[in-house]
Amino acid sequence: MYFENIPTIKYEGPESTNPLAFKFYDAEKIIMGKPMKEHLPFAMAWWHNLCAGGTDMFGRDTTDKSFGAVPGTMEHAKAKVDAGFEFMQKLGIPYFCFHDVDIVPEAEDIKETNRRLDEISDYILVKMQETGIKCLWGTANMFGNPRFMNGAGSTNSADVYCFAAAQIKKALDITVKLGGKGYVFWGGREGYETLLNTDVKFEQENIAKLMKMAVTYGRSIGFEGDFYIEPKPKEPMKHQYDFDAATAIGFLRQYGLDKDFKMNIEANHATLAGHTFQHDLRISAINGMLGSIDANQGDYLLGWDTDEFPFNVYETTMCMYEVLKAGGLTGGFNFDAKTRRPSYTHEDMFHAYILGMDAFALGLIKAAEIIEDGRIDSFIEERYASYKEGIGAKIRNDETTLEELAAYAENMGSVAHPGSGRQEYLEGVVNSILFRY
Ligand code: XUL
Ligand code: CO
Repeated sequence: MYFENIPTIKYEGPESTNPLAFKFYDAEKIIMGKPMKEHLPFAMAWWHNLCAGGTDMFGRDTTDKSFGAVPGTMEHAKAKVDAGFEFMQKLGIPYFCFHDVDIVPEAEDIKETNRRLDEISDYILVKMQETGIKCLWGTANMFGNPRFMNGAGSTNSADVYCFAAAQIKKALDITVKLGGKGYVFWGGREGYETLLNTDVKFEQENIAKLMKMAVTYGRSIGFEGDFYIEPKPKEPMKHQYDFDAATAIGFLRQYGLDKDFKMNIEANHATLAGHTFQHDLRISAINGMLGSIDANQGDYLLGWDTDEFPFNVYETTMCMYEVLKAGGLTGGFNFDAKTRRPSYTHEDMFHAYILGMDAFALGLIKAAEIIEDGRIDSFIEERYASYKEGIGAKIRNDETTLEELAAYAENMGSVAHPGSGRQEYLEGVVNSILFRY
């Protein structure tokens, strides 16, 4: 036991003042015909929860994540597995996500790293069988090691490119072995710092080639899940190629990868791109590519990826509105989030997940209420009513020409008023549902 003083976290309702209880996440509660736990397949991010100790640009770790073992050893890797499964069980989290180097220390020689990956995945598999906890997605860390300073798929070095291929191949093997539902590409260093040394077309073609080879290999070993691109506009690179959902979707279509890939949308990445979280979810959903979510939030006062636990219920509500409208996710909600550096105790890890799970549960409850209330949806329906009949219906049905529309306009007399957008009224509707008492 690593978290001796922490009990199993139970639902106690909004009136509870018990810090170690859910106030809104009630796994079995039925919302729009389905239990909450099915709407909200939560996942633990191995890297933040079990590896990161709070080191930042100005100071070292504040949290002890040694779990009683010496960091950098396989004993430590196993202790993290034990701690992680105890953590997930206590919170009722059904999934986890991992990078290759989160689960083992990377060795000098990739053959040794791969041997360690085989060993740890055997160990994880036993824990999965004992607990019923599953793998949501796996990925390869192709950004931390200095060899990837110029990118992985986008690197200028063919040798580094091959090394990236080797890591992807092994990460896919392990993801399939653990029954992962998805495989993620976050283009950590796939981008550029200056065009003075960069051939953008060449680099993008090479990224696509690597993804194509990954799909071919993945399918050959029985991977039936989705590949995901996780868009992010900047950090670490000044300009990252997968800037946002629209850019990544265009890239996938250009290179014929759109049948095998969907989006993994991260809230803080969307806001760094100058969008709302909801915007990137909507763009993914209308293109049939809303796959999975990295559930976190950023800070509008800071210009970098702060990976905070979700607290903003407006954002979680509008996220769940998009997810409900899209008919759910094929993936899940991975808390790609870390406790603030001064929240350094192991108990804080539980407070953080309770906050995140409750914020999404409340978002789900409120999004369902907004949909059931119907005022927002009926307003949008009515707003486009001029396309239901007459000339509008002809436009929608591709039954007209520019000449016909011009003739119609010339004979129309004065242009009809398009109707108020009623934003303030609609925002008031949202508030009246969110803060009903
Ligand atoms: C980095 C980030 C990654 C990906 C997985 O901003 O979000 O942790 O989720 O590589
Ligand atoms: Co992420």
